[in-house]
Amino acid sequence: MTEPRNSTTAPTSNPHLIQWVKEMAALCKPDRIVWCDGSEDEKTRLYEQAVAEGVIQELDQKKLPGCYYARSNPNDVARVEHLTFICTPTKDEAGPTNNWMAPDEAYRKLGGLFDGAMKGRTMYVVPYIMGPAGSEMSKVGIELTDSIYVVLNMRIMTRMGKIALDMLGDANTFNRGLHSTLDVNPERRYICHFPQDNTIWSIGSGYGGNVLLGKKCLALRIGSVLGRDEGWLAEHMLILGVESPEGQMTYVAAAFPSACGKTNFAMMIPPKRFNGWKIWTVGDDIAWMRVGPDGRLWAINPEAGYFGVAPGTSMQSNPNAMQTVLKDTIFTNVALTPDKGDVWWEGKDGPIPADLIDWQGRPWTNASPEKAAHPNSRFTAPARNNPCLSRFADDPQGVPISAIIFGGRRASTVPLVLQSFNWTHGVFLGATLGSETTAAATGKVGVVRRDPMAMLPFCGYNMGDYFAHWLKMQHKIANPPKIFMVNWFRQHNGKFLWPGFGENMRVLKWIVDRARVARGAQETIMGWVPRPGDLDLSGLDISDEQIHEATKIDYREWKTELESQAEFFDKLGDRMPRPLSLWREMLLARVAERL
Ligand code: GTP
Ligand code: SPV
Ligand code: MN
Repeated sequence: MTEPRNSTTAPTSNPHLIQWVKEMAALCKPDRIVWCDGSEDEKTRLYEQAVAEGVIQELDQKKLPGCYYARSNPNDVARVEHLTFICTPTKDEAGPTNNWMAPDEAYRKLGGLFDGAMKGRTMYVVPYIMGPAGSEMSKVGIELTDSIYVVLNMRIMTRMGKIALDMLGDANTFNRGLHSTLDVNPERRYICHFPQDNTIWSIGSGYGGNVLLGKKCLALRIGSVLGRDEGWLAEHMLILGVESPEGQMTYVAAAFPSACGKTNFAMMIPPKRFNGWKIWTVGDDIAWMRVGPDGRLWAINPEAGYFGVAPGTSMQSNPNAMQTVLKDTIFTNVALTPDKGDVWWEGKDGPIPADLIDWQGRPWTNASPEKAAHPNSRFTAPARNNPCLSRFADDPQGVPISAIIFGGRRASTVPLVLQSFNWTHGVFLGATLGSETTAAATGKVGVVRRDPMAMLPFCGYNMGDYFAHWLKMQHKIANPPKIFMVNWFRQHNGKFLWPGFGENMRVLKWIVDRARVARGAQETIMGWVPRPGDLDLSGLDISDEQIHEATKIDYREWKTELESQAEFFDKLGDRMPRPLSLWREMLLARVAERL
C-alpha cells in the first residue's frame, strides 16, 4: 500500500476553525483527520477508497463514466422529521410545527453519542460554500463527517474544498456541522439544529437531507433564521428562466413540497407547440432571495448539484435529467442490472427488465410485487451536466424573480392554476398550501397535510413568525413578483386530469404573461383563473370536459378546504398573523354566498 496523500494537517490558519476541529476531534476520537481540498486528485483517491471499502460500487465506466452506485441501510432511506429538532433556548422560538429540544439537553444527549463515535474511523473536514463563490448571499459551512459517501455527495452538491477556506479566511462566521453515521440505528438517530450557535449536529443516519448538512439543515433550517434576522428569504424553491422566441427572459421561483415536481419543472422541455421557447435551470430545490437595489427580488441557488428523485425520471418525462445523470453521478437505492454495470428504476424508459438486483441487494424479477428501486431512491449529479443549465446559475447576483409559484399534490379542490390578487393573498396561498405526503420523508404516504410554502419540515423557527416575515418583506420589495398557485396532480376517477411535465409549459406561459401583465383571466372569489381560451392548449389532446375539471373552482370543496385550514392556523395560536386569519374568514364568508 502506498502512503495516503490525504492532507492530515490543517490547510488553514483560521484559529476558530482549527480550535473547533480540535474540540470535535477530542469528542469523536477519530483515528485520523483528513482535510478535503476539493481537487481532482483528491476526488480520484476518495472514489478509489470508497470502492475499496465497499461504500460504493463502480458502474460500467464506458456507458456511465464517473458513475457509482450506493445503497443505504434499509432503515435509513429518507428524511426523518420525527427525529429532527430545532434547539432554540425556548420552545416558543421553534414553534408548534417543529420538534424542540433544549440546547443543553441536545448537546448533552448527542454529545454522549458522539463521544468516541469515530474510533477506528476517519474524520473528514469538508469546507463548503452554499452559493456562488464571492457572492454576498453565500455562506460557508464546515461539515465534519465520518462518512466518505457524505464527502463524495457534498463534493457534487456544493462548492467544496479550498475554495471555501479561501472565502472564509480567518472569519468565525462558518456553520459548524458535525456528523457521524454511528451504527445507523434509528434509536440513536438525531438531526439537531442550534440556530443561535450556527451549529448542526447529525448522528445515526447516512442518507440525504439528514446528513448532507449544507442542504436542508443549513440552506433551509438555519438559512430561514438568518433570512429572518438579515431580511431575506430562504425557501424550498426551484428557480428557472423562461426564454421567449424573441429572447425575452423571465425568472420564476416555485415551491412544491418534497417529491412534488420541482426538479422536473426546473428542467422542463416545452412541447412542440412552443417552438422557440426555452427553459433554463438556475436551481431545482432551494432558493435564497434578497431585495436588489432595483427593488426586485433576486434569487441564487445555494447548491451546485441535484439530489433528485430517480423513479419516474425518463426520456419521456425529463430528458434533461436523463442527460444529466449519464456521467459523474452517484445513484443511491435504485436497482442494479444483473451485470452490475447499469441502474434501473420504476418509470425508466424501455421494457421492464426481467431480472434485476433490487435496492436492498436482493434478486428481483418482473413478477415481483415489490418495487426494484426504493420510491425515494435518488441521483446525485453535478449541475454542470444539465444541458439547460442557466448561464446565471453561478452568478453572484443571481436572477430577478418575476413570479413565485406555490404548488402541492392535491387530488381534488385546488385548480390547475390560480393567480393571487396581491402579495398578502399570495402569502395566504403559500401559508395554506396542502399536499399529500410522499416517500421523501419516513411515515405514511398520500395523506393531505398543510405544508406552508413547502417549508413545514424546513422552517427553522416559529411558523407564525415566518408568515409575518413573508408579509413584512412586501415593504422592502418595491417591485414584488406576482404570486400563483398550481396543482399538476388533480384527479378524476383516479386519473391525473393534466398531462403534466413538459405540458406544464402551457401553464407557465400563462403565468409569465400574467406576471408581465398581458393575457386574459377571470376574477373569482379565490383569485384570478384562466378563462376558456386563455391557456394555449393547441396541439394538446385534452377534452373541454377534462380541462374544465382541471381548472374549475368547486365552492363546496373550498368550504371544506377553508375550514380545514383553520386547524393549522389555530395551532400557531397568537403567533398567527391576523391578516392571514382574516383573509381565511373573508374567503369563507364569500364562499357562503355561492352555496
Ligand atoms: P425533492 O427533491 O424531494 O424536493 O422533490 P421535487 O419537488 O424536486 O420532485 P421531482 O421533480 O423529483 O418529482 C417527484 C415525482 O413527481 C416524480 O416521481 C415525478 O415523476 C412526479 N412528477 C413531477 N412532475 C409531475 C407532473 O407534472 N405531473 C405528474 N403527474 N407527476 C409529476
Ligand atoms: C426533500 O426531501 O425535499 C429533498 C431530498 O430534496 S433530501 O435531501 O433528502 O431532503
Ligand atoms: Mn427538496
